[in-house]
Amino acid sequence: MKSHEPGRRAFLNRSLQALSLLGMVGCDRLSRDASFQEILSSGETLSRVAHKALLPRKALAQEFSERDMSPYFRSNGTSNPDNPDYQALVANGFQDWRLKVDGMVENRLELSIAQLRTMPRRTQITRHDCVEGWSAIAKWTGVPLAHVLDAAHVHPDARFAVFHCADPMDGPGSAHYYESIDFDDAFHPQTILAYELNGRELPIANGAPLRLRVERQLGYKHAKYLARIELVGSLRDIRGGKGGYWEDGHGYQWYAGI
Ligand SMILES: Nc1nc2c(c(=O)[nH]1)N[C@H]1C(S)=C(S)[C@@H](COP(=O)(O)O)O[C@H]1N2
Ligand SMILES: [Mo]
Repeated sequence: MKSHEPGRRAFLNRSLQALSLLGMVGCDRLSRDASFQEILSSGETLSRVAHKALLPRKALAQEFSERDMSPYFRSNGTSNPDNPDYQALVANGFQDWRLKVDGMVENRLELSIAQLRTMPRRTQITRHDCVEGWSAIAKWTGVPLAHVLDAAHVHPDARFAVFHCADPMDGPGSAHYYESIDFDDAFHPQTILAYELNGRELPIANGAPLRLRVERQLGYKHAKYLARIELVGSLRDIRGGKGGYWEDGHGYQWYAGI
């Protein structure tokens, strides 16, 4: 991976320096520090930088044991996409469904569920935290996203994975749900494309046949009903440019670290 562009990197360095000062100096001095002011001006940047400074890049989200699992894992948002193409896939047991991987890749992929199931798999019991205030612990099984991206040969200038979903958000024919993550999360070992929930085929209510699990972020980042993963260098040209349905339309933060 190439490094961030110089301006951004310098900003992050200054932010990290200012954060490290937090442990050493009093608040009055910090409040006069220009770079600290700059960080405070962006709550989102602060939370992203703090999260990354405090947790090493590969830090794992907490995993639980079978006895911690919630008796029921609810559905939230779309529970059955209002989309005739999706319903035709359901009618055929998803045999004709394919996950497309394209954009800044050398090898475009079209993968069936059967093919995804032959790839390396990972099972993890994690807690899902929804921004609306509920949490539940469940067991997820799927293929690490890193494995799929490696098979696609991602271009060195790519920076983000964008997830395009099958569910229209404002009635039939309207724009579909979408989300995006950077490569720290895309290549994180707990980031999986899940096809099983609690040891059973992923239910329609929870995103069948395939949904993202990105365990260090809030629920809305975990895109369900995956249709296509697009690799891009910038989020600028994806719809409103903020990287996701909730980010573009409802002011949610793009980086939803927990
Ligand atoms: N495609 C799609 N993905 C989505 C949503 C959605 O409505 N559509 N809702 C999000 C939200 S807000 C949450 S909390 C989780 C809910 O996942 P669940 O239905 O398995 O509980 O999915 C996320 N991913
Ligand atoms: Mo959510």
